Amino acid sequence: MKNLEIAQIFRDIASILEIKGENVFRIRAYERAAQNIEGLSHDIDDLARQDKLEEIPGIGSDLADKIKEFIKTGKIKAYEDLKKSIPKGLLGLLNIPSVGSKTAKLLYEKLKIKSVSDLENAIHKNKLKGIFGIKEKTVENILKGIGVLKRGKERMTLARAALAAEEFVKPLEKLPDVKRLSTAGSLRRQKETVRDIDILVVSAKPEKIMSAFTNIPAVKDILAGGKTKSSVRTKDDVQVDCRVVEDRSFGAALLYFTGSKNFNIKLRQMAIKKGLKINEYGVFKKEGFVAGKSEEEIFKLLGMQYIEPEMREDTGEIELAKKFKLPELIEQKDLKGDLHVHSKYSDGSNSIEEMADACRKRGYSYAAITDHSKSLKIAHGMGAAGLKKNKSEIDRLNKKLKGFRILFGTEVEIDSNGKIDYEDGILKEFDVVVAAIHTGFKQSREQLTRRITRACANKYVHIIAHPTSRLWGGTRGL
Ligand code: DGT
Ligand code: CA
Repeated sequence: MKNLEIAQIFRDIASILEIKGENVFRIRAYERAAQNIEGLSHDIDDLARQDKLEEIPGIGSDLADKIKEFIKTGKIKAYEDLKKSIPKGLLGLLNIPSVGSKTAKLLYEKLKIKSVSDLENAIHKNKLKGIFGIKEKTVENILKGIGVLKRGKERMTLARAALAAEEFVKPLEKLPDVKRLSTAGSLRRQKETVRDIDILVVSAKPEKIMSAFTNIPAVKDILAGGKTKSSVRTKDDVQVDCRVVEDRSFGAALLYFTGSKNFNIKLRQMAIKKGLKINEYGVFKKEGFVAGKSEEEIFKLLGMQYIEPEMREDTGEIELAKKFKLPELIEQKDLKGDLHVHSKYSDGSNSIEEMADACRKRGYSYAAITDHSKSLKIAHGMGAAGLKKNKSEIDRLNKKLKGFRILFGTEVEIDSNGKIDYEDGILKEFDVVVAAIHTGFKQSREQLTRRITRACANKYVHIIAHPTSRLWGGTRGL
């Protein structure tokens, strides 16, 4: 899948154009294209082959040609030329949360700052002081942002990790010599962020698997290549480890390499008390192998309930499993609806009907369309006229949909004082009111909390969306 690579290039083009002070509409067009490509559920290669690129919202013939050029040559000439037009490294400044193109441009023009480390140096030498438009608070935020960026580099979001893993899992699974395969580590535990990807394979021909693994197209460098274990780094700078284990040890290895580390330690101590030794090869009693083929078999032998990977963090789950009292986890099939959905009326990519169809296909019985309210201009927030159209479309669709209901909702802005964007007269018309903060994050902790509590006190507000506005890995977005 080249979707994310292409989306990233389009985002970079938008940023370069912004630094250069080019036409806003052109910039927005690239950003919108990037967003829509990121949201695609299809492989962009396939769409290109079927000549369907222009069906992606926001992709016209010019951008379609650029996508085809990338798929064919691995490069986009216009992008390479653009990159040469600004100093190398300047683009990297935009990865710092709170540094936009205006600030980046200012820093470059006034202080010749061309990279994150230049910026750090300048701040430490107190050079930013006195530059027009840069307040003390701005410098504080930049420093915080550099911290977030550095931490973000160490870990990726779960979604990115899942995509990166797919590039390995899919081709490996197809090999006739692969008998069993699973991801392990934090990816299997579905942690919000993941440092590296762990893959386990059962095969009678480990060398063949190692060679296939290290030759996967996404691989940039081989960090370590052994007979049964190899580590590689991908073109996106993701580390992936792959191990081949014996069939009878697969469950034990999966348990061990899924972790977490604290969970493993606790489990091992528990096993010792029962006179059992547990490691990545199996469970042993006085050196004799007693179990290891599957995780289920090992949990059973230890006299406890099977613990789902998502719970393996040593936060009390082992004790509960021993008493066979683990809580039931919520699964996809338990979800009945979605109360936060955008449509083309604001910054979504699909129509209300398409969103309703997608929800129905997932087995949901309801969805609230919650497009942005009027003051969020960058997401095309809606005024009264737009709301009327939106409502009548929902009413029309509800008449024809059977066994599914679309709720008339809004994601309403909480302004910098905690006031809600719509008047009560409008608010009371909605089935669902979701309130959220999208701007003014630089306020103090107390001010931000006051905004949220004031919004909570509004009797028409049902839900506060993303209440802490945390951004995994430091990436920006709504
Ligand atoms: P990550 O990669 O930081 O997102 O998190 P994990 O959990 O994937 O950690 P990783 O890749 O270092 O190791 C994979 C698993 O291997 C980990 O979840 C548990 C196991 N493991 C690693 N080091 C140790 C260790 O020192 N002791 C024990 N008992 N298990 C370990
Ligand atoms: Ca890992």
